[in-house]
Amino acid sequence: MNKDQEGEKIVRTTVWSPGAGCHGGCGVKLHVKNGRLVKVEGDENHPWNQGRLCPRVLALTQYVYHPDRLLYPMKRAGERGEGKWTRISWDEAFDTIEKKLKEIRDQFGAESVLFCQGTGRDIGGPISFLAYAYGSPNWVQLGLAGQSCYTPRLAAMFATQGDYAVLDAGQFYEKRYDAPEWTPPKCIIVWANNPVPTCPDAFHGHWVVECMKRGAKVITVDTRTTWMASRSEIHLQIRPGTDGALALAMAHVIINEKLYDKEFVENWTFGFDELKERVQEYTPERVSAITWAPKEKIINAARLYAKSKPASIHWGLPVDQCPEGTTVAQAIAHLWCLTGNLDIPGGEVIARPAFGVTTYPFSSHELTALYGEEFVKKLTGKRIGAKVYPMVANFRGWAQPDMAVDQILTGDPYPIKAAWIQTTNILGGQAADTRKHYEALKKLDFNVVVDTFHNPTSMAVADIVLPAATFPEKESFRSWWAPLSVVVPAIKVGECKSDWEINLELARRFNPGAIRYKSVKELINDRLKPAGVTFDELAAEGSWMMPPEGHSSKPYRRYEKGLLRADGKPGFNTPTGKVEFWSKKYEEWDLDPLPYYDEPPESEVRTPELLKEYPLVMATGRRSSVYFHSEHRMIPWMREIDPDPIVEINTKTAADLGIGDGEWVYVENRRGRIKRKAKVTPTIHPKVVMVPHGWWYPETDGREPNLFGIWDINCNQLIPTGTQSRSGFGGGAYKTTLCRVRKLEKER
Ligand SMILES: Nc1nc2c(c(=O)[nH]1)N[C@H]1C(S)=C(S)[C@@H](COP(=O)(O)OP(=O)(O)OC[C@H]3O[C@@H](n4cnc5c(=O)[nH]c(N)nc54)[C@H](O)[C@@H]3O)O[C@H]1N2
Ligand SMILES: Nc1nc2c(c(=O)[nH]1)N[C@H]1C(S)=C(S)[C@@H](COP(=O)(O)OP(=O)(O)OC[C@H]3O[C@@H](n4cnc5c(=O)[nH]c(N)nc54)[C@H](O)[C@@H]3O)O[C@H]1N2
Ligand SMILES: [Mo]
Repeated sequence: MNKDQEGEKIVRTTVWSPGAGCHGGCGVKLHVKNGRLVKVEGDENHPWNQGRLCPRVLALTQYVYHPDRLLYPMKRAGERGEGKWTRISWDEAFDTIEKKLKEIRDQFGAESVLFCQGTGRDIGGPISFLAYAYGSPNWVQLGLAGQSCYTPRLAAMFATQGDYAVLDAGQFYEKRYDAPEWTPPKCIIVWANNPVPTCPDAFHGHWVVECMKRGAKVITVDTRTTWMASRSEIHLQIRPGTDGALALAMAHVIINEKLYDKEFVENWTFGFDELKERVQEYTPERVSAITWAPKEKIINAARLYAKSKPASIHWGLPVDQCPEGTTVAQAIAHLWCLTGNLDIPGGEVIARPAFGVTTYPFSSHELTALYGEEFVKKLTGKRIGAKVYPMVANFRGWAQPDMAVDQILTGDPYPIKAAWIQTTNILGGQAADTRKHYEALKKLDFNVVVDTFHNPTSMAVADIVLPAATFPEKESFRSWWAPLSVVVPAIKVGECKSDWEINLELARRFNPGAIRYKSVKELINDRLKPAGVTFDELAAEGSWMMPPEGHSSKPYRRYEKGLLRADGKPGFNTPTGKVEFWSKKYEEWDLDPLPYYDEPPESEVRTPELLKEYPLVMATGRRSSVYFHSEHRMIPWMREIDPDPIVEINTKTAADLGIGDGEWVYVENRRGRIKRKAKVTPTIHPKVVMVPHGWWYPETDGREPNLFGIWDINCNQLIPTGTQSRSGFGGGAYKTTLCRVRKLEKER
């Protein structure tokens, strides 16, 4: 709702994308004076965050008006990497891009252009929209080895349960913790997730704290002693990458001690006997040796979780980044099915986009209506990785990233000629093996970067740079579970345009026959139709709305009511109509239908020789609450709180290596070495070091060869590609390579 208060306008909107970064959907009140954003407050009426905000949003004015922001389109003036740019008009930018990409399409086919995005935010809709309008099936998180963020968990759950599910903190109800339908979980396993600083995957971390206040006991599965771990009943401090074994051992205890929900298992699941047989291999004793967690703790955790009802699990990124991420996700998800916690209050609630509103047509049915049958066939025929990996062909539309970079370098089976890079800093933090991606992107004929700031990627490889609008500057919408919300523009900065605006203009030029929207608002209104609301109506109502009772996007026990399947019958949206412990889809895709454990590619078990030289496990990428990946290093308040690229190293390990807190060290492995500042702490396991990712120095020279210092400090140089799971999704070795740490005598 917009209202005037002594000349100051307050715009209620949804936080999504630049400014915060973030997957979340917090409600904010933007205070605007004379067209300028002057202050940001959390919206106390918004059910998502109830007034709370993270540091990045509180520093929003420093982001929006930062002197380094990209404010107008530019084309490269010198060689790539020279840092010479010429300002151009939007017309010239669009004309150049249209001409160049149409030439490439005519000569090599649309598939020779990669459409590259980073994580979440609101980019998925606009970029797939553009890729498909252009005709390319190659929509990819380039560099995200194994597509190992969220996709493995999603794919595993859609295959085995027919839907995604999430910890139920009452987030589908406007009244939240006071909703009469809801009860708090009695036990929560926070599994490979640090929810308070990270709030990932459409989940607000503080919701866990709200459940704790209402009695939930917590079990934490984390390599580090996080804030949450320190407040847990049980902390399983496991070896990175061994979560699959742990889940199977917990299933072993739950099944063998008959702690499972017999009624649910009997009526609603498929393959229990096979699962029972499989888990016998995973005794707590054996798994204790694999995971480093004491046997008793594993047993107690399984008992506490299974005996508490309702109980819930909230998981995070390292699940995907375990070797065989899709099978690890399957193993963990089986725990809430064994215990009958699926789609009940305080359990694991099935999460569907509010009102069934999706950002862009992804179903073959909708895509066929827009672009015809031939196009849909081509999507899976030509998509990188789809021939090798049936899961890649059948789930959602991502190309396989490890194969994509190899294909740029080899041209096999067809050449890649250009990259559209929007909302991703490939060389600054997304890509494993930074050097390989650097060489690959340099090889391409034409690269466009759409971003809010210059970064190592734009400096090194862009031919055209387009300035993206931040969330207070744009119209967008969000239907990632609930509520359904809109992003309402409040200010204008430079000549920045939103990703939807940029991509709609180009989509119209690439495919005038199919793309009929005249404005972004028209497009959004079309997407909002299932909710029977328009953008302006939602904006006027405070920017959000919850789905009603009885809708398939509203909990609970939808499998009993016939709300989950297209045929309207009770059950789940799987081939058998049941939750599948034995997955029919996995079977069809030539994967083991049952979960199993596999070792990381480098580990004390798989590569003991390597361990002699590199005795520590390098886990990377634990999040900082003041940064979103490689963003925010230039924001003064954020940098003040977290000023240096650090490595967390255990107190005893550091003492053995003669390393003091705050000293600079090398972290190195077979692939290279980086410099880091030691943070000596008892909170990390003695055999593990934690290296935060996404580091570059925006204050230093951005030109070659410095590229804002990435070759000195970006840890992704130490991480390989090509470690994807057998399914093609999951398994990027971001948490599990081996390394050593040694003191650097001179400061950086
Ligand atoms: N070592 C290591 N590396 C990792 C990880 C790890 O755990 N360890 N995690 C991985 C994971 S899970 C992910 S998802 C990736 C994420 O990787 P990315 O999503 O590529 O993350 P960023 O580095 O923040 O790059 C995003 C870029 O987009 C810009 N931007 C932000 N919002 C917008 C927008 O709305 N529009 C446009 N046009 N630009 C925008 C930002 O300024 C920034 O330059 O990183 C991966 N990298
Ligand atoms: N502030 C902020 N928030 C973010 C992001 C950001 O960059 N900054 N990035 C966003 C993105 S794209 C993502 S994917 C999420 C990720 O957020 P999370 O899912 O929370 O993932 P991480 O922070 O990588 O790791 C979570 C915890 O797992 C532990 N851990 C590391 N390896 C392992 C392992 O192998 N097993 C187990 N059990 N634990 C392990 C780490 O110590 C850490 O405390 O955060 C999102 N939110
Ligand atoms: Mo991610």
